[in-house]
Amino acid sequence: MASEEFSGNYMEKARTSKGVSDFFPGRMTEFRRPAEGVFEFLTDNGVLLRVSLVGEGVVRFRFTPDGRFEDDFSYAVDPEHQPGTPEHEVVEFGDGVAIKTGSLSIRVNRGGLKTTVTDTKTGIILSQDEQGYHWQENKQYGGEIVKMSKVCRNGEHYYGLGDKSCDLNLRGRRFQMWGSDTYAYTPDTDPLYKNIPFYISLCKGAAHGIFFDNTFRTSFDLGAERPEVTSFFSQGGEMDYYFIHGPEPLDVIRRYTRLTGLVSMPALWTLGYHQCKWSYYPEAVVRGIADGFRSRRIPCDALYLDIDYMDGYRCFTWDAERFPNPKKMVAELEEDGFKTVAIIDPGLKIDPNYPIWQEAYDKGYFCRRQDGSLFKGSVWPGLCHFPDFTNPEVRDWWAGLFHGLIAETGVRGIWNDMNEPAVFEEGTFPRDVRHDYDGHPCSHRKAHNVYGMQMVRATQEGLRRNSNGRRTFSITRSAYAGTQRFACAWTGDNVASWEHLSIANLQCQRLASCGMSFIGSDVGGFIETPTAELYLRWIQLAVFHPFFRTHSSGDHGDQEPWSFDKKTTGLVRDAIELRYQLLPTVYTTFRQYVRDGTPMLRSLPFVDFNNPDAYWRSAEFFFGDHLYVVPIMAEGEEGRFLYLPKGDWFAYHDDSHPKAVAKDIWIECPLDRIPVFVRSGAIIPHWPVQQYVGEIEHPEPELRIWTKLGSETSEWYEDEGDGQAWRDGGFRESKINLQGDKGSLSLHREWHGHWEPGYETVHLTFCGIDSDAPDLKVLIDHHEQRAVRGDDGRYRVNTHRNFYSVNLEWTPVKAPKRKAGEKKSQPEK
Ligand code: MIG
Repeated sequence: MASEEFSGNYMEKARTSKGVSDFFPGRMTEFRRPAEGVFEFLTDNGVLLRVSLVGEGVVRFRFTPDGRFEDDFSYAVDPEHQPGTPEHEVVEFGDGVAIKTGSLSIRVNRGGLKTTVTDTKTGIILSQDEQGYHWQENKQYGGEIVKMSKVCRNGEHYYGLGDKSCDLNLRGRRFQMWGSDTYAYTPDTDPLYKNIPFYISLCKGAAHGIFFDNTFRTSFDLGAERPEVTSFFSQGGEMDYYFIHGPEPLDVIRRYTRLTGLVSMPALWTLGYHQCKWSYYPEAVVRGIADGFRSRRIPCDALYLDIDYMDGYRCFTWDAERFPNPKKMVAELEEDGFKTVAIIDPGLKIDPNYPIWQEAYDKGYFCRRQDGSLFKGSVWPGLCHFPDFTNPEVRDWWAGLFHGLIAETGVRGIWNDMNEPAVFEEGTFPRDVRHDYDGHPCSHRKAHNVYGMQMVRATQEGLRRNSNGRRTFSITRSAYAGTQRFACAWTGDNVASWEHLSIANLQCQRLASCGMSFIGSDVGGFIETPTAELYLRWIQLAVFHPFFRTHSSGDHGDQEPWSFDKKTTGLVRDAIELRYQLLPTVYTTFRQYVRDGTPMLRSLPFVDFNNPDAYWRSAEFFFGDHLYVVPIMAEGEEGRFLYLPKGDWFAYHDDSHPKAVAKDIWIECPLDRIPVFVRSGAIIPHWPVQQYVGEIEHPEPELRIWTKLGSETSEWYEDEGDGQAWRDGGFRESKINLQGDKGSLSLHREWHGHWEPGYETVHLTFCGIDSDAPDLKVLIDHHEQRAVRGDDGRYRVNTHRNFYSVNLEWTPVKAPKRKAGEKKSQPEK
């Protein structure tokens, strides 16, 4: 990977050893306001800074050393959905200018254009330039190596940066963005497949984010080289970054996600369980896998075809021997509830008898070298040419190619691989390869990090055109900021090891905090074979990953849920069934992500942000508003210490009620589940188990309600599960408030949207009630009913789909019923 161009260290250390000279802005000579919410500062050496108020709490800083900007173009920022300019005032003073909004004050200094951002309400400085903007001439390629350095404060911690495999807290480390095919990566491998130049800073409870919208190879130094300095710099392009205010970490993530694009509702089946392998072929093997699921009654919604379905790895073709009648196979799988997902690669085999190659060749759609020859690279099909997906005409053509797979054959999802882009031997394209970059011609230095994103953008368009109004599903390995708009993602070629189970947890949490919540890992590990226990623990964690797919390279053994022993098969089934029961919760959490950009996986430091003890924790995370998940990541682990955040928690599985909070507690973790806690007062919607989404036509929901002394609100989102009606109110979005006291609780429900459920009955289950009575009086919409106690101590009653109020009363018993799973200290070994 290392080439001379990129081996250099462009900050402090390099300067003395390499004699690098940096340039800095001079003195401010002019301040102007070219448009509402836009401010420009010019210096005596021609540097121009433009500060734009993009929306409440989001400020864009854009620098150029020569007084004018290039065309304002970004693949990341979604121009359609930016909020308006917030109210503001401007104050000029002796050594600078201050722009004040309700939440932020931005100060620009006359000497050197250094900036400071302060929280208007608290007066706390959130971000302060150290050397600030500076640059170095790029003699080899032209343009500048652009740099920004900021003060790294005492007690400041950093998170994010998308696809990194180390612990969540990034303080003291340095990273790069240069999408790379990193087979069998480790916690130290950097860069990986995805490029998301966005970090979150958390300092004594106050959070902000920095999004550096630069597609060249960028670097981030978070107090590594100098502990008191945080810097980011790039091999080219502009110093163009967004300051994103919190004050809470989840606000930062929401704002970043809105800036780079909210996503659409996924088809419900895509949230089911998926089974993949490199490769299932021929057809009989695929059908065998399908039977394997149905005969064992293990739920599954999707089966995958890896590269061997194609004719000699030629994209958009089928191997006629292995798959003589794909349309029939796909249709019959679909009747049995299996959706077929097929892989696609960017490289097109150089072969005059391959019409797709011929057409792209004739139309000039392939990438060229600097002197005009076509770029050739070797991948699975042999020597290939590569479409320039940064050309809109090429994207349009690529989208058209999906008619066969999607509209004719009935394939329901597309899996985009190798789009870093990956090339055998060399790793990726040479730097001089040319790209259109949507009418801003450039070299691969600038287009590399967005190539994969533009490929999946074209693929998604192909799916959209051919799906008859159904929601599209596509998966990507590579990404740039904003790719969430076009595809879900997986974390690439991991390994079947306990360490990688932990890495999967970190990567999924981290990508979710960078706008990419629809994320999952290859369950069980891609390379090598997991033990039964590792596979089970991985499945149990992935129940709480939005994208839930087993995948393996297949050359080391089988990796289906039944490939281990009988006991494991049963426990894996239990876990997958739990996912299907939780589908309404997964869907509701997805809805929050779609509506507000709230991440589905919420790392502990982002929720418990006032507690510095949580800042270095990585393992435990929140799924949605109310579930707290604790992965088990070691062999033979029968118990572990875990951190239970402030609040009041029940064990999800048995309603036990640990009293110790905001500290580590010891919990037993038998093989049949991983610890999951539910916030007291939460209402968690469930469904009956189905073998696939839609097996039961109108599943009757069960709302599980946990008691609380006090008040809590829960959301519940429902819609058709597919189609576009959700965009115009074709959903039912309920808010249910719970008020609890000693011996009573009441629910109030409100909803909006015009979708009418097809079911009549809703099942209510009350959990954590301290009563022994065989039944309890419950008023539902002012009618009296009885809630009946089950063997598990929960009380159940049925109601109708439009219920709006519930009142339950009981006489509390004194002694706590049960304390299963909770002990004061670690047992002696
Ligand atoms: O060079 O298509 O990460 O999931 O099974 C390997 C074969 C190409 C890499 C992907 C992996 C996929 C495999 N691909």
